[in-house]
Amino acid sequence: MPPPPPKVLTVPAKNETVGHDVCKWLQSVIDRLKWWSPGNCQKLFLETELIELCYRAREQFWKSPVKLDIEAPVNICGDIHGQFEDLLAMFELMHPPPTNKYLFLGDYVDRGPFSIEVITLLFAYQVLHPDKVFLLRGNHESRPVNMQYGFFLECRKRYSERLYDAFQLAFYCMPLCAVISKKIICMHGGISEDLIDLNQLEKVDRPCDIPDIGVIADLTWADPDDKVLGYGGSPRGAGRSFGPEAVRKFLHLHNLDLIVRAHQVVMDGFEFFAGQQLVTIFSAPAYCGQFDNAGAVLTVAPNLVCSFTIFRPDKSYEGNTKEQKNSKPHKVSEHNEKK
Ligand SMILES: [Mn+2]
Repeated sequence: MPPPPPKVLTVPAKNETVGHDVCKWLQSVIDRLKWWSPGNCQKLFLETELIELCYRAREQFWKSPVKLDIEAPVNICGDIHGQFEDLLAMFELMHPPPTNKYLFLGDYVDRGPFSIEVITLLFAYQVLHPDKVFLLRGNHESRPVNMQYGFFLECRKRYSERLYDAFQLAFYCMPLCAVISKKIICMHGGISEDLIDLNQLEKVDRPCDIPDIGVIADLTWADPDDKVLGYGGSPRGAGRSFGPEAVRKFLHLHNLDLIVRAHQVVMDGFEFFAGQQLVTIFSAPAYCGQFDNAGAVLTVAPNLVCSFTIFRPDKSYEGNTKEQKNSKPHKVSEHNEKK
């Protein structure tokens, strides 16, 4: 069951803009995190201000539609999973908001050691710069999942269950997908056979749970699979899997050129599927300390040409942004051969 809305919101009314004092406070949250270290992390924030931040983030999510419309240029990031130092390094390399626009595809918490810092920084950026930072919901932004994979214990150990509950209030109102410049659709998991018309998403009632089946499950849980004809079952136990033909049909049906999703570790930080009709982005390098994967950020230029910046596990970065010469999503044809 989704948590009920709090009885008293300490956030501004829907049409009220964020006041000067609030902006100063949000900027101070961001600035304090620049001085973050594992040693001082418990001294940076009062629990009450983190809860306040959750309420404000929740209000911002609720004001925005379930399907965001974003104009390029934008940097797109995949899973972060509590790897806060890697997130800081990424912002340093790619220039933090509001200099550049960012879309995150979910899975901020669990697995890694500093989920609270990751989500605090991203919430603060999102509330302070709502036209520059956009956060989608991943399958880990859900109570049954983040209860099991680390976030609940991190909140309880470092603060309280009350703070954990405040984060859930925000998670349950997050948007589920985004469309960049009307041509590139982005989500955490994947596409859905049940998504016939993107306007269906306007009917999603928030706060909402992530069920095991249906459109919301597929958007947050689904995976591409070369061996699947159309759509099939998923070993994850929620959402489905989909093959290259399903990708082609989905893009054609919705008049789109490219699907960008996250949710799976890929060794180079990005990986194409179904020719260049879908790309997986993963932004947690050396994931969990158990993989040698690179992390990547996808930059969509104003002309919709896509390029990738790769982060290596040793935290040294490739000198140049890798330009994928053939990845002009607005020109991807249906005749592209599979990779
Ligand atoms: Mn995921």
